[in-house]
Amino acid sequence: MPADLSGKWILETNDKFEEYLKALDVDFATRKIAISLSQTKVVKQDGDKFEFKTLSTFRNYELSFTVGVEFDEHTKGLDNRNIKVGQTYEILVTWEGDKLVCTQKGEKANRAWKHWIEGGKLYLELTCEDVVCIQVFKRKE
Ligand code: 1AG
Repeated sequence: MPADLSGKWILETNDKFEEYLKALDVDFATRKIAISLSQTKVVKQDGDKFEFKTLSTFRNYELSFTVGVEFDEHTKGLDNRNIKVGQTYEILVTWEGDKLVCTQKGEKANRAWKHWIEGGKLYLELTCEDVVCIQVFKRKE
């Protein structure tokens, strides 16, 4: 286990989030709500098994997977797209050093996310097309 992301985290900064939502074709009204939200990330990690819960007063999003095992993702309540993770065998959720990296193959080009810990904080880099959003979470409780 290269890094331990587990815990309860609260969003502190959210750079270029609206641009990221635009790249995902999220409509104006939903974007305005989404950028005003506080987000809580609850991560459970058991070896290479992960459970992510992204919680807000507007929508919640849950994703579970095992590192190195392919899966289909449906971004229900977000941009509602189907994504394949790992179906070409070289694309999976993997550890790149201490970064947990996911490439989301689907309708949108260059879609991916990366999680890592830096200075006691949880980072999430969300990429779509040429937009990179950086979210920083601090520990809750
Ligand atoms: C993700 O993180 C993204 C999790 O997979 C959610 C964070 C940002 C929202 C992404 C797309 C937004 C599309 C529509 C906006 C509508 C509602 C926003 C609600 C935000 C809270 C759920 C990777 C990893 C595990 O942490 O999922």
